[in-house]
Amino acid sequence: MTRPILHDYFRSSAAYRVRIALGLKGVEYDHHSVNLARGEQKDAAFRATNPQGLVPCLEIDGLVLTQSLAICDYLDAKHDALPFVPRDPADRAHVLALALTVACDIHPLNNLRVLKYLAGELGVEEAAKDDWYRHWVAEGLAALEAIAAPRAGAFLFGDAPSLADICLVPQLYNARRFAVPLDAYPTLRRADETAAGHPAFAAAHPDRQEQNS
Ligand SMILES: N[C@@H](CCC(=O)N[C@@H](CS)C(=O)NCC(=O)O)C(=O)O
Repeated sequence: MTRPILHDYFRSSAAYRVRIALGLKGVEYDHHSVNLARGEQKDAAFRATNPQGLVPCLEIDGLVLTQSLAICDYLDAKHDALPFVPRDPADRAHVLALALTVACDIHPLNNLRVLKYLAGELGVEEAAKDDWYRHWVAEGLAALEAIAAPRAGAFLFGDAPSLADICLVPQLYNARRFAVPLDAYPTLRRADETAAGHPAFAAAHPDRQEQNS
């Protein structure tokens, strides 16, 4: 059987989610690095694979899948072990709310193309651009902390990893790169620390990727 190919970039937090998901499901795969810093996501060759010009993109089972959460959902539907979202409808809604707080309300505002547009077309100074980043991350993480805290365990929901942790860990990695203080989020930090000790999360870390440069 053909091995899946993950088109990713070591620092992309959306691709980092998929690396964690593949690891949790025990799916082996090959990498194709799309260097976002060099703009390779805009190349015609990559756009032929993903017209959106974004990573991640996963070639698997004869399909070309895009959107990290859709890819996680595909993997979850194909592999029963370690479900990413609980079956109970109320728990499921809670975990999805945690994941979407990161994926829909934090990440898109601090994506590379948004920051580049601010600095380029809109002429925003570097310091103001960094303020923008930190403002939206801090506001989003504060909300996430409040929503997660009552039902968190070692992970963001209970004591097993879920889609919420798959989204959280890359976002915190990203926040640290931009020196966002994380002291005010003890629940998020606890889940992040637990995840750091889990082999699937550890193997997905940007520092562990071959194209780490
Ligand atoms: N909603 C998409 C977001 C994908 C995305 O924004 N990827 C970023 C890296 S984290 C990217 O490829 N950015 C390229 C750019 O901004 O030009 C997903 O979850 O897959």
